[in-house]
Amino acid sequence: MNLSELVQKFEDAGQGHVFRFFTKLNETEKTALLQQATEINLAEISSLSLEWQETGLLSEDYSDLAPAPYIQHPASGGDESFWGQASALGEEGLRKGRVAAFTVAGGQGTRLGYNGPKGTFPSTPVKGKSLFQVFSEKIRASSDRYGNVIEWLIMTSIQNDAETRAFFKVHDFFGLNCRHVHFFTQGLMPAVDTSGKILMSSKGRIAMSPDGHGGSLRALVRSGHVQRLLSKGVDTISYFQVDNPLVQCIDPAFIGFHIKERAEISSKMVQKAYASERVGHFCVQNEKQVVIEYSDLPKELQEKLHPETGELLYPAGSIAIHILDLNFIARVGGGNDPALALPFHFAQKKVSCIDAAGSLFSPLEPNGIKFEMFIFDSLPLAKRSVIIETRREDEFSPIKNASGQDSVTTSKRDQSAQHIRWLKTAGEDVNDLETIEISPFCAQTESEFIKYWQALDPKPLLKDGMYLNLNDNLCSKQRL
Ligand code: UD2
Repeated sequence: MNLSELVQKFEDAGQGHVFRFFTKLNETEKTALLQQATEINLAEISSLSLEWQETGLLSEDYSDLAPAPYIQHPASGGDESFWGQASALGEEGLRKGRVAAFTVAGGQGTRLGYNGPKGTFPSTPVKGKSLFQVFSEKIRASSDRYGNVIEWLIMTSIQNDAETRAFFKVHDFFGLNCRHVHFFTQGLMPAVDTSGKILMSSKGRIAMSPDGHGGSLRALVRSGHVQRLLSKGVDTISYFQVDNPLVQCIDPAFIGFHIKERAEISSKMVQKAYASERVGHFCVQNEKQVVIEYSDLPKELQEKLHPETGELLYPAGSIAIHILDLNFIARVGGGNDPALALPFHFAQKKVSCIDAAGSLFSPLEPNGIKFEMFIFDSLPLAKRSVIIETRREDEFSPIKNASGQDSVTTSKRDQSAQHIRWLKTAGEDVNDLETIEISPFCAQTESEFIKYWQALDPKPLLKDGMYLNLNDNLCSKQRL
């Protein structure tokens, strides 16, 4: 499309002001603005703005909501043999090379107040390994265990992509083969004012922001990874967020349940720690599984108790760990079927922008609307989905805040506690231990650790503050 056609298109959509200062820009600025403008879906922006004006931040009707069913963990009464069968199925899938790992790492980490991609944040209790190193080692250990390459996809954003790639390069990909680690950037959406006009961050730049982790489905398709992986026989993706060092990046039981149920998306839940915990809620609405975010579910429903048990009626907290089927991602992210489009959520934010005279101003009150998609909105689009329970102490201790709850302090405490628990179950006296770190190359789960520990001869003397890294090199045979 040539310049005048593009400008005309923006004018027809009521967005002609985007080119108001075009003639005053230098050639580089002109090219950059044209590039941004070409990538904007004006019809999408127009219908979202209309939706915002009509419904705004109105709360939804939750009258037909019910708690979602889930498969109980053996520790809370689930059938151990059922879990054993699922693990065996997942292990078979891993040995056949059906699985890739996927991390969403495009967020800004604003709450943490850390200057850099969140994945580079030092997170472990003894070695201070970065979150990216933790995931790299877990994926490498799983690749070794199942004798097959587990490729790793990492979604970045335009703000942190270069720094993320450089970090991996400097650290020699933490022992992974760089050909099996794939970075791609997530999409962007323009911010608009309350009347739907696109905001400009300068005379030559549209104010754009990341389209949310739900944008990963579009980005996975657009980047070509969906087709590439499918053609190699990979059909299953293990999805996790960048902020949770306790996550089991590759969990054979979870993968097995997903395969067994022929699910298109599967999810892990934990029992909510308290009514207002900042996690999504797994529910059923119109006979479909949904996640309703803590900020959306009315307080009285978050706190509502079951009339018979006296427990929370909506106890199933979403910790943003999923397994996704790649063909499902192709359908949802491909954008060919409007019935499979993820909805956008609206967030009213302060957006620095220029006024009609071209002067920059920083608003004191929210002046703009940002649009974001959430991965969990793909649940109701799936033909089949399954939710399994996991134990919080085994799998969820995110680093979100600089201090207090969900901070590096609480996460390090929980990582140590997990490893001390493993030692205790293996029969060791752990009374003097407070801080300890076990390498994923020794074990990634309690049962793996017990086998590893029993076979270890001689055993090291246990000391507070120690790092157990006994067979890093043995275990990681080669760069798969
Ligand atoms: C998310 C979930 C919440 C719960 C919690 C568990 C949402 C809306 N809420 O809350 O229900 O499961 O996690 O920890 O998801 N990201 C991108 N691109 C974006 C935005 C985010 O890649 O445009 C990534 C980000 O890097 C991080 C993850 O998505 O890995 C979560 O983002 P967040 O920190 O904004 O989500 P949070 O903690 O509000």
